[in-house]
Amino acid sequence: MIFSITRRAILTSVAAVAVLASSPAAIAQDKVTLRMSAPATDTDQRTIALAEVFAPAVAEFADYQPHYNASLVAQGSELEAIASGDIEMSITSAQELATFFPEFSIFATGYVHQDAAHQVRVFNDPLMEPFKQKVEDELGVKLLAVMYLGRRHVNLRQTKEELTVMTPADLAGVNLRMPGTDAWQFLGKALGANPTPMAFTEVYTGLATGSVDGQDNPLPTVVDSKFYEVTNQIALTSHLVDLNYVAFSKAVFDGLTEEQQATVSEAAVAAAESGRQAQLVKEEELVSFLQEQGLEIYEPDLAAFRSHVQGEYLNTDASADWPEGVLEQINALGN
Ligand code: KDO
Repeated sequence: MIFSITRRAILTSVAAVAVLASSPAAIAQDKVTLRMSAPATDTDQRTIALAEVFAPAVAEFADYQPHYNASLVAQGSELEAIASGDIEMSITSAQELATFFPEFSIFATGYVHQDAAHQVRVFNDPLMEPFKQKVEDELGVKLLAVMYLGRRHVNLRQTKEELTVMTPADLAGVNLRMPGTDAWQFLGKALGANPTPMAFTEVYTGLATGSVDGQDNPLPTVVDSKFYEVTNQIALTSHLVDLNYVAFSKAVFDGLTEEQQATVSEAAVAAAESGRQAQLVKEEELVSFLQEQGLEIYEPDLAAFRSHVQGEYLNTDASADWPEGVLEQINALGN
C-alpha cells in the first residue's frame, strides 16, 4: 500500500514532464513513433491483432514498432516506461495497474468476469470512467480498449495419477508460478497453492527444470509458449477470465489531431475485437491438440474453487480498496 502511493507520486510528476515535452507542433511534421513493449510473443493473438489491425489503421500518421517477449521493457515496468516517455504503448493488466491504484484489483479477482463479452460490457460501462480517468490523470496513460487473454487454468508438471486437482485443498504445497505482483500472488494463494513469482519469459525454463510445479494461463498461451512440452496436466479451473488493456501514452495522444485521436481509439477497439475472436476460437480448438500432446485435461470441482476463491477476497483485506458498489455493478452486467 505504501509502495503503491510512493510509486504513484513519482509517476505523477514524470507524466507531467512527458505531457510538456510533447506538443502538437513537435509531432505534426513527422510520423509519430509508437514503440509497443509487452512480454507477449509475436504469435500471440493480441500482438497479431495489433500488428495486423491496429498498425495499418494508423499507418498514415504513426509508425508502430512492436517489441515482443519483454525485449525492450521488463514485465511489470511498462506503465512506468510509458509515463516516462520510453515507450508509447503496451498491453497491460489490471494486476499491474493495481500496483499504482489498488482498486484495480477488482478486475483481477478470480471468478468476477464471466466471459469475453462481459469484459467488454464492463470496460464500456460508466463504472469504468473513474478508473480510466485516474490512470490518465496520475500516470499519463490512456486505456483504449480491453483485450481478451482467456480463461486461466492450472497447468502442472505432475501427472494426474501423481496429483489430481479437484478442490483448492489439492493444491496445498504446489509451487504455482504466478506473475510477480501482489494481486497475482494473492490469486495463487486464493486458489490454495503456494504462489511463486516469476517473469513470463522465465516460465518455460522454470517448468522444464522443476523450479516450479506449474503455472496458470489460458490454453492458447500454453500452446503458443509451448508449456505443454514441459507439463502433464491441465485442471480447467477457469479461475480468471483474464483481460489486458491497450495502454497508450496520453502525451502522444494529446499531440494528435482530433481525427487522428479518433482513428487511434477506433483502431485499438478493432484490434481488440479481432484478437478476442481469434483467441476464443483457439480456446475451443486447443483442447484436442493438447490431448494429442499427451496432456490430461479435466474439470475440477468448480463450485469448490469458486466459493473458496471468492471467500478469500471478500473476507480479507484484498477487497478493502474496491469502491463501494462496483462489484455489484460488475455482477449486474453479467449473464
Ligand atoms: C503471465 O505472465 O502469466 C501473463 O499471462 C500475464 C498477462 O497479464 C500478460 O502480461 C501475459 O502474461 C503476457 O502478455 C504474455 O502472454
